[in-house]
Amino acid sequence: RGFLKGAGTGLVAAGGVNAPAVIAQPRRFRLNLLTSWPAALDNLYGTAEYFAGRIEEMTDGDVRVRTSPGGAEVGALEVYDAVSSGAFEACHTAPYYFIGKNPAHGFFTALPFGMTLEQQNAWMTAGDGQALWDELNARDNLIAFPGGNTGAQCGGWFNVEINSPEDLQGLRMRFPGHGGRVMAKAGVNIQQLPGGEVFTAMERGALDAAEWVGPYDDQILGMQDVAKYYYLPSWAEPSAMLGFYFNLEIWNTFPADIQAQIQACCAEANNWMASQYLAKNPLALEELKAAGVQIKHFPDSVLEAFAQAAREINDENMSNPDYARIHSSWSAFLERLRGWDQTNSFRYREFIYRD
Ligand code: PYR
Repeated sequence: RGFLKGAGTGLVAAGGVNAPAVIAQPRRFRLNLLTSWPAALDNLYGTAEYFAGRIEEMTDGDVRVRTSPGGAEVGALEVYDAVSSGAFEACHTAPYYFIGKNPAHGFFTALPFGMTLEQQNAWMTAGDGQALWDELNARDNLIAFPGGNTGAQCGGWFNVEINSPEDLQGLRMRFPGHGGRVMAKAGVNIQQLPGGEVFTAMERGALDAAEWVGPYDDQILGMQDVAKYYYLPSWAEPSAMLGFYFNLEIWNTFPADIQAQIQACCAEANNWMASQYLAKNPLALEELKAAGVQIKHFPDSVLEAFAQAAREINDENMSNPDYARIHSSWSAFLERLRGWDQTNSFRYREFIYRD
């Protein structure tokens, strides 16, 4: 495809005897970056564009990235295969869309009742997260880096009230990742749909409920026009990490400085997205309330039912050796961080949020 590596990738001596000179030859790297996002979602798709802008600036145009919305060139949920095969150089997507290939991919977006944004970033950066992800991805000829995080998501949009676990039975709901499998265990009829199809499925009555991200994105999708109740919090995605994936063979042809600059831009984009959501979600939630959306909280009995189903799904996944190996790093790290949070920051939050 359109991936071009400039002929002169090094420094070429081109001087006379007394005045040797080195002339840097232009280097050209062109990346087609598929995404799983509709272009209207300016935090998700916007992160791919942000990355494209930053890497072009940082390399003074040596690296240029062309982004494309989900479905424009490749199905929104098929981007992993398209990059793995080398048909495209890169993609920006949610790793948990690929738990059908291996349940271990779930650790790199979200696990039900799992890590917060801070905890996920810490595991990826200061724990074993990146090394474990590298090992998993390399088998599919891929390498990936954290590429944004939505932070805490919301529980989803419903047209019926959820007062007890019985109210979930038979509901048709869009729900991704291991959270979707938990929902299925709790009696919900799960459908996997990319973001670009969620609104239409609700509008046509093909779904009774849907989970996407949070107030800012959901408002752009128009969920307030097709559902009555907005349930909080998300027990399935206390944060959701996304990834920039690169075809590994192509990645290995990049000089070390280009690889380092791409990684730096991914890290910037990771932070950029999380900050955008944190800043925009509270304002969007106020607007949704003003537009008449009824905000509800899941009752404890329903959260308990999700927690029980999540334990069962986790037990089932443990028969997969990759899942079991990664789980042991992930859970030990999380336990340590939770102990620290509980004895320190949690006390602070408890104090400032007391009635
Ligand atoms: C979702 O697909 O639901 C995300 O949160 C990205």
